Amino acid sequence: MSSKANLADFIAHYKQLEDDICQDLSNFEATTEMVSRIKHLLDYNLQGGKLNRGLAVVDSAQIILGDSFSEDIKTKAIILGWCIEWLQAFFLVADDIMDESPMRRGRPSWYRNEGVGMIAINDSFIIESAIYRILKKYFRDTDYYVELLEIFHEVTYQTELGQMVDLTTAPEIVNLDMFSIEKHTFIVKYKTSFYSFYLPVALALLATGKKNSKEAFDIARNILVPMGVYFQVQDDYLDLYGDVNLTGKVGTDIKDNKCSWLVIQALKVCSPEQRMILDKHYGRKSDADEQKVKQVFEQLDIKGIFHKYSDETEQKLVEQIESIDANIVNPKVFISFLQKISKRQK
Ligand code: GPP
Ligand code: MG
Ligand code: MG
Ligand code: MG
Repeated sequence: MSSKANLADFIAHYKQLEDDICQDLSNFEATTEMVSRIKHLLDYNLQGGKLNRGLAVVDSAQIILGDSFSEDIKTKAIILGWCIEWLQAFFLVADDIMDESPMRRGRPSWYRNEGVGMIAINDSFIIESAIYRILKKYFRDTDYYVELLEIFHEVTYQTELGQMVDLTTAPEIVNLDMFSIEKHTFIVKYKTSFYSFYLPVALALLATGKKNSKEAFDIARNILVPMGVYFQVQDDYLDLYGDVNLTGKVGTDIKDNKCSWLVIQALKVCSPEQRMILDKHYGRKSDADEQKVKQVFEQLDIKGIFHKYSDETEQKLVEQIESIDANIVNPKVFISFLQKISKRQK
């Protein structure tokens, strides 16, 4: 069975989980208005994404088990995959407020909807809490329930730490000396890699009965953390050079004074004159300032530097995957992941 078939089953399962959350609200004296608001909140923020993270749980579990991949395990992997999508929705609702991003998945960011605004902060918490209602309903009786709770909590904490450094490295008063590639790697490892790359495979390992195989989790972490760093470098690239019709979002990194991979490359190769332009215009709110920064990036061929980095990094990841012990984890798990993000435009 292909990843495509898994995707259809994955999408089909959404309704059940949404119904579960809505019905569960009767345990909390929820009025019909509350239920319909939460239904709309979930529909708006869980639909229209790429579903890469969620589907990766199902695809990984299938590769790990081969012919022993049962309907029961498949359903569990689908539910865990949706839990990552829920986690992602929680992060994105909050991230778009913090980054002042106008658009997500081709629509206004949730906080920009009529009557939402800062209520979106609490909405993000509600989406997070729903994860634990789903885990309780479907996994409380499994022998890996504690591991599930621990991993969701730990990965959430890691992401929040990354987000904190992402934001504190982008203060209102610009100081480009704060940026370095080491800082960037820390930020993206924490804010993106753990939840987007390590978590899907770690959940697949738990759902397929590998909770005691420390080696498998270590191999997965060693390859997926750098792969996630690469994914976030692509995200930084797409922030400026992506097609809005494909990414569904409008970039804000230059205006937000973000420690983006692009500006780090520019700082590395720019002349003193170009550095003065970056100091003067990076992290300022106007389109004209952003344009000045973009011009310097063009002069320095940051696009070309990215494409070279991208080819080299994919090559290195393939070599790293080829060197893992296939008796512990099937390398196809990681190849399948790399294929999903290779040369991505969204
Ligand atoms: C991606 O950064 C990181 C996240 C979405 C994690 C947010 C974490 C929280 C604890 C809220 P990004 O801002 O570059 O993503 P995008 O480009 O999609 O806005
Ligand atoms: Mg953002
Ligand atoms: Mg952000
Ligand atoms: Mg981004």
